[in-house]
Amino acid sequence: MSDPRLSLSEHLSDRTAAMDPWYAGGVAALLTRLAEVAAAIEGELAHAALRDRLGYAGDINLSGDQVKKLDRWGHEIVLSALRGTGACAALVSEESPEPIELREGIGPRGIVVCCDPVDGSSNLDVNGTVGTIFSFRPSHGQDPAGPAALGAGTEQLAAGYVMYGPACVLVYTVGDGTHGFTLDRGRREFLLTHPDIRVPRRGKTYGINEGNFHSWHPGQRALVEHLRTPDKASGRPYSLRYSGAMAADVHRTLLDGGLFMYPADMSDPAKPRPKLRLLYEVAPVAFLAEQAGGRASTGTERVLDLRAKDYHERAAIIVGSADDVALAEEFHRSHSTR
Ligand code: FBP
Repeated sequence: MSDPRLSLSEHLSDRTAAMDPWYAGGVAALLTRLAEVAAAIEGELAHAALRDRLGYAGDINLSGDQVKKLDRWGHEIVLSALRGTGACAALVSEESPEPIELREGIGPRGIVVCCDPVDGSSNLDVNGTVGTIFSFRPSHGQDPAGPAALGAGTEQLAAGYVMYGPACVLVYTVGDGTHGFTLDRGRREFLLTHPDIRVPRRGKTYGINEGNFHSWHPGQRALVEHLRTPDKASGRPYSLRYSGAMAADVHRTLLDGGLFMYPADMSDPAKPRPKLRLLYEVAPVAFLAEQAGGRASTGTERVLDLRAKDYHERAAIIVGSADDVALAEEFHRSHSTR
């Protein structure tokens, strides 16, 4: 008996009404294609060691990271998949210094895709969880289309991530709630398993790389001290959960609540140095969180109000339960260094 669950394409056709009609067809085509790519990446990850796909590709990307073979492979498979849709006008990828313009997608309905093909690369060679993160933005018919990506996060048409864990899960939003699907490995199809995800108002866990503690803003340090301090009434201490892959840490946070945080390095308070990239990591996650009733802040600003000035711009993020994010902002305000 076939599984009665909705498939991704069926779910998407139900959501068309909520989408900007001008871009709805393109958004659906691109999401469906990225789901196919995710299934292919899932298969490749499972056999990477057997196919000599672990380790480094030998080059350094614009972010100064050593590129892994799977980073490179992931980028290529995403690019070739987007080429075939005719809906993608340009790709902004972690693995390409400049946007890659796709002529066949340039036009009034063209969509700019921002993507981190393989997120959590430091986990690849140790069989840890990794992900793919993506965001769609209107090109407004621009040619070249890439610069259209540099708008506020509120302009995103759609966003999502894939988490390659024990199960392969795809979570997306088109501005009508946030919904999760699990890959049926037999049918190679994503089926609806987490409809309309709602982030609990408060959580019990926080995710952050505590190894950076000394470079944090004083408000960030005070917040983590607070979360660690036992207090039955407010459900503290929170437990620390950190996987090293944003997609996995965000997935846990959307389902269970709490916080995922990657604050800026404030070793030089005059020059804050965030790590995660705004267009293909931070802004898509913020859209998903807000659509699930959560919040996403830099500590002082709503992430979705941020406007990128360049394609690989970085931004701090505190995302998760609305009350926990508000608490984090309070700590940043009350310990402001200004
Ligand atoms: P990549 O996309 O290059 O993998 O970098 C992003 C990331 O791996 C996130 O997934 C993760 O949250 C973070 O960096 C981990 O950083 P750190 O190793 O500094 O804790």
